[in-house]
Amino acid sequence: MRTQVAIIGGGPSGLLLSQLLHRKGIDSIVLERKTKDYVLGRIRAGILETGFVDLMREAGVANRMDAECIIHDGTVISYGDTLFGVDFKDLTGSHVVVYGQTEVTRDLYEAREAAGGKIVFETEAVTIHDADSDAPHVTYMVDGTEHRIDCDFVAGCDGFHGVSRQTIPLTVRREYEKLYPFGWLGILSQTPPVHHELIYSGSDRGFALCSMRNENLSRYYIQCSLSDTPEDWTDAAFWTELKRRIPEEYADRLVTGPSIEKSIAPLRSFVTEPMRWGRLFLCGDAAHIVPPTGAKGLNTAASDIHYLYNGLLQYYAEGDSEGIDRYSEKALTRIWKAERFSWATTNLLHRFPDQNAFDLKIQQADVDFLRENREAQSVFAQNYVGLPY
Ligand code: FAS
Ligand code: PHB
Repeated sequence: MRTQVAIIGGGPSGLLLSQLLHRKGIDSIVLERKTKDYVLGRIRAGILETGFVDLMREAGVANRMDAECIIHDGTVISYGDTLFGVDFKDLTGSHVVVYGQTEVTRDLYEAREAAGGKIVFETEAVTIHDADSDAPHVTYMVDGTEHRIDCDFVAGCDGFHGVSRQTIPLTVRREYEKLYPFGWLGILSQTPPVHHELIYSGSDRGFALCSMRNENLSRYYIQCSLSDTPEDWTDAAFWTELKRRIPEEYADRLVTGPSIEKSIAPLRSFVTEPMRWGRLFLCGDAAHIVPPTGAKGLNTAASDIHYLYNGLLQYYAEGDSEGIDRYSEKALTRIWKAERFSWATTNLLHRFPDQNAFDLKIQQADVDFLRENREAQSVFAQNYVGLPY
């Protein structure tokens, strides 16, 4: 088999790149190790920056999102007895869009399949060969048979646990990592959201987040121990703990119900550099991870795809490699700013086991400054709605 771009990973990064390239007549094949149902069963991001929305429109897959998404012009931040709003629209003229990653991925699968896009599911032993040559190829197994794809480029969109990053030699790769001593326990419930905007809440019992997917599908998170498992938490225990971590006015009107999904995500900050090695390009979680506090995970995957897509377009349309040669530098510049924002918001609102009384006073002072200072809120809002690509 031959294609122009071999894409490893059928999550949002890989599918969005494949669909964008297809719209410009550039051929790709997507290799996905799981089934489509498994990929669609993962509940992850919920907040899209307008840059992501623009890319979905450019890919021709935004109709359902435009019809069903919710526009959020701000968010609520709570810390102990402190409660205030950050008005994105007033401070930046922009907003964010509530539309679940599951729906993004579903829309992308539908578009690829409608266009006859080649997606191979349940691939095994995907291996990238000769990425540092002008003739890379990828091999993989399906049903015990080995297949080979010769290609011009390989896009590693296979997430944190994928094979692409590992293909870059350790003598080339530099990795930066920070692990957090807690995770997020998240549930999905078919209940109306407690508030029309998100509520980020730092309490003496730990962090909590009230989010949503639509007017009858809510997404809630509480900071939890890394030793916890979802089975350790009954629905009743989760709701009781959530109510103890959010302001009373919201706790009193929280509509609870059975969880239809319950999972724990560990929190990590991670970046690998460079994001290119020869004709292999890393995108999304294959190259970087953020704690979800700043809602940047999926949104930094989008800007990677924007840079790589335009670089490949420039290469194929004009024979100019400037875009792909600058991919890693451009992507990393934006990624590190998202890493900083995600780290800062996590430190602002979570309880750390080693915090002492002084640390808590500093945390309160940080929240007070954000509450009182319009410029501080403007910095928060510019990062949250998404820095320019
Ligand atoms: P993905 O991990 O989504 O997709 C990679 C795909 O590659 C997967 O389908 C995988 O099966 C496949 N793959 C892996 N190895 C392969 C191989 N060897 N061969 C073939 N295929 C392979 N972000 C937020 O903004 N908010 C959140 O609340 C949030 N919650 C999250 C919760 C969890 C548990 C995780 C893991 C992430 C969360 N994220 C969140 C971040 C998440 O949304 C990612 O940023 C997003 O999935 C990135 O998309 P991809 O880069 O496509 O990677
Ligand atoms: C979500 O709705 O899943 C979500 C929203 C905002 C975040 C993290 C997760 O910061």
